[in-house]
Amino acid sequence: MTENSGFTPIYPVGIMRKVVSTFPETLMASPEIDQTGSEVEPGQPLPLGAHAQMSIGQVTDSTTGQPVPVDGTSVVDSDPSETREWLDSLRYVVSSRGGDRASYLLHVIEQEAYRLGVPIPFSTTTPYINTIPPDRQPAFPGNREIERRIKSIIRWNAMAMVVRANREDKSIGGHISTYASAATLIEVAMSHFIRGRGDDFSGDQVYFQGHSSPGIYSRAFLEGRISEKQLENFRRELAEGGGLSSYPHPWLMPEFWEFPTVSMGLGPLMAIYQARFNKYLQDRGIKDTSKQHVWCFIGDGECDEPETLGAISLAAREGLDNLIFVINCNLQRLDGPVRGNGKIIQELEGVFRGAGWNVSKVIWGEEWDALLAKDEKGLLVKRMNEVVDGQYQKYVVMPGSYIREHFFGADPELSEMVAHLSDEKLKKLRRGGHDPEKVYAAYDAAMKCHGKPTVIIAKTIKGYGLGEVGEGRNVTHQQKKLNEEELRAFRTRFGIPISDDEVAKAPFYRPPDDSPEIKYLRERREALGGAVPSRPKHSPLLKTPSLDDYRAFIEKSTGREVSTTTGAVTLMASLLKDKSIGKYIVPIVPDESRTFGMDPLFKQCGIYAHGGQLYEPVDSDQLLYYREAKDGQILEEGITEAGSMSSFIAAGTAYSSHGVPMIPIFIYYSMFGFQRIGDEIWAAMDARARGFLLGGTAGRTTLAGEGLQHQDGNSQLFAMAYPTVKAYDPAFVYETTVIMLDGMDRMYAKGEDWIYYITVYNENYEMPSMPPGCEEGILKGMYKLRDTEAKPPQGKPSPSKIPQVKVPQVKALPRVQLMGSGAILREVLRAADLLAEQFGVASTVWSVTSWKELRREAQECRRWNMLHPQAKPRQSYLEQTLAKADGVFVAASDHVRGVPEQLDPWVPGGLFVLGTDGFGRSDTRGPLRRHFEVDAECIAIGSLSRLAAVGAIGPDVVAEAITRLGIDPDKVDAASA
Ligand SMILES: Cc1ncc(C[n+]2csc(CCOP(=O)(O)OP(=O)(O)O)c2C)c(N)n1
Ligand SMILES: [Mg+2]
Repeated sequence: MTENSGFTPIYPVGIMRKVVSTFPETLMASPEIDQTGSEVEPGQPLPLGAHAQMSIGQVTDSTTGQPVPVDGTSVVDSDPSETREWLDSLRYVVSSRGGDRASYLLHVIEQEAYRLGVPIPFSTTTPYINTIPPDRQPAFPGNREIERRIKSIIRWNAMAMVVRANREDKSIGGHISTYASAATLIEVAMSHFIRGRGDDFSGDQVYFQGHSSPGIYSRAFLEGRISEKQLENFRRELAEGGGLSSYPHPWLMPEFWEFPTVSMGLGPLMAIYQARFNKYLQDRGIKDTSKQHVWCFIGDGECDEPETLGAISLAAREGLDNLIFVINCNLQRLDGPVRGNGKIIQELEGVFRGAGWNVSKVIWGEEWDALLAKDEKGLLVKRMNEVVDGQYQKYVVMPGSYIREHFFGADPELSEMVAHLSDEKLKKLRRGGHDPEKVYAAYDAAMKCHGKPTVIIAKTIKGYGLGEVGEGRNVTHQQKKLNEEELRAFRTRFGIPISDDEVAKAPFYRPPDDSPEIKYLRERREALGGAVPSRPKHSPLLKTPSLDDYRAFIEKSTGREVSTTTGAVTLMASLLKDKSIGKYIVPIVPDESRTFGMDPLFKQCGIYAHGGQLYEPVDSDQLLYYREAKDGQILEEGITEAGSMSSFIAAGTAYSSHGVPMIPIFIYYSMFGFQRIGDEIWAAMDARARGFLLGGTAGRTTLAGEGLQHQDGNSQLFAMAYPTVKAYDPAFVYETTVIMLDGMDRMYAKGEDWIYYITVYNENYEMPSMPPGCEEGILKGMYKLRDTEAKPPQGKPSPSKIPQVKVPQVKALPRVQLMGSGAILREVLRAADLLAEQFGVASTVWSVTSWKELRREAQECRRWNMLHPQAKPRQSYLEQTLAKADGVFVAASDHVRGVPEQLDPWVPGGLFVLGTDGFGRSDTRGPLRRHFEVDAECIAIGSLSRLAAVGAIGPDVVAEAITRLGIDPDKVDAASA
């Protein structure tokens, strides 16, 4: 293995030994025979695929394994005897001093060659064989036979659970073939490596391949943690007695699952940042996580998701040796082969090696060892290298005779090599991922690898054990039904003690408690610290600051021209100093600290860097220099919202997974939140993450110059659909403060599972003082901010300000109830002035802090009333508040109209909404607000048009106002412009 050697050898040492022991004497000797049988002249470059004898250590195409010439490197052996001398030297070193020494020498030679300007053959891949050779395999410490029986029983129940669920109702679905391929990978880890949660150890953290869940449930059933009734109700969570969720889901099964997966790619991404967060906790002295590992089981098809591979370089850069990826390469995804014409294992090896990971391939089972040992000319390895995945899949479904003819038959010497083996034996040549000893060896090496993360790339068969119904078939992913004969075959193959009479019912099987299997299973888990997965019932709480502690802070903002972003960031800076909660706060930012005015925090808290700061920062002479530190508190993630969100999830679930109530505050461009990483925000909710998302630079017209791609008018709409997200759109610093302190209280003092999403703006304006008694309204979603009475014209009006609109009976006009949020609330206030001063219309302005909260509670009451027709109807806060307000209702915000429109059903006479639907664009705020018709003038026109609609004024009044306020009635509609 490569670990601990302090450098990356050209080839893993195990391979090196093979290179040496099997390199043919005839290397490069001419003439060579190419695959078509034609001769190649000495001294001529060999055609692709012709280097039969060069195969090991050969520069190969990363996916096909075919030899390729290297730019600038001669593939012609101009002096075979010199070549032989070099090889003899190499052999001598290996035999007398060992592979490590040989590897070191090659490394030194490589360095020197670079210095001398010699082009070096580059290869990211190694031959298509196991990374760990048989003579480096540790002894398997377990009882192979009992473990095989346990695994067989787990296989059976996992299969039966899906088959039975689909007999009840064929729409239920579920997956058999994924766990069937992953069983050995999971079981070896469960029996020997993955540690459970104990009194003083919070266990390893495991991200299971989501749709292998039947196997995880089946194991928990044997452990006695899940009942037979629950197994029966797999995927029927609403059934009597309770059921099991389809995939890992802490919200639905809070004492079982810890890490939600199955949205392909998110598991691996979250696992990387989880491992990094564990180092962060360690480096900051918050918790000793040095013994914890993060395991992530991944599908090979899943590796096509950008999220799966997108952060692997971070894992290597941060030296995450606490992270183990296990990629289950069954060569298939849902529709068919992952790389029919290539080799997914080689491709992944290249990618991970290139990124700096320790890569361990587990391709062949022990039955191949003897054949490989005999492969002195490298013919077998060459054949292994050249066959593509689609063909390997074909071998799975064909008899041994086909393998003999098509795999070994490619070369007479290979045919000879297996002449002593029956067809049946050829069929039983296992793949590495189904061989516990090979898998054990890879895991054992991974545990001992220091300084880098490990990926184990294991070759398996999809639907292993399903026989003709599914094994290796393209349809296997969706195979959910087995008939009696197929069940019987499965039962027999895995030796499950179920009689022929019973087998058709696919009964679950659990050996008695005192059986060797159950005793062994329990003993192993006890030795490893307890059950996995499991999620703790209790978590610690904090004493959080009260609003009274922050009255002075709020007062300070009064009269200042600042933005709500500044307000929120200043509050964060203050909370970071709080004795009780300060150290738990994790500020997270994807390269936007300066945008949000967070740079003072660099000095105050430092930016987390595991290695500290190894350079003198360019701005070191300045007060607010870019300070990186090993115990830095800020996670400055660079330009990755996905990575930042993963850190948010790791920090936001630490209260449970680590028992330390970390408080993530993730601030980002609001456009790149729900819109870009919405699926991860779902994963955060699934995981019961807690914390603050601050959507900075919010508002389609407030961000102004940045233009469309940055101008967010959607995030508050997206947030509506996220059940545990409380979404706020405050306008003033006192509102932001009240909301954030409430979040602290609910999430960390009371232990409620919420994510607070707060849009904050970058427009500076004078902050008003906090009106008395508005706290409740701020948190519930709205409060009355101001009444503005109509001002009848006094004296002779000046030409510019004349309320010339002829409004009949001014005093009898209905009031306009104006609702606004965020930065547009100020336009609403200005509209109120316009209405009063120029049109003699009175209004009330409501500051709406959360359209979503208002609707949530209104819906709740409405539903209760529907179901309790004889009880006294409940009235929501929204209804109670609006009951005191009459007139016409108008709302405006810097978001699409759909956000305020949610309140329409509860607003007497309906809600007229102005909003920012359509494409954003670059300009200053004034023209943008006119374009989207959310400026004060348009809000005033909207109000007048509502008054006209109820007959309080004539349409001519509105028309005249449109002219007077300078609005072009035929201007483009922003919604479609
Ligand atoms: C983001 C996302 N897209 C699509 C799916 C649907 N899906 C579930 S499993 C699967 C195939 C997975 O193949 P692979 O990763 O190779 O796993 P295997 O079942 O072969 O072990 C697909 C496409 C999903 N769950 N998530
Ligand atoms: Mg697969």
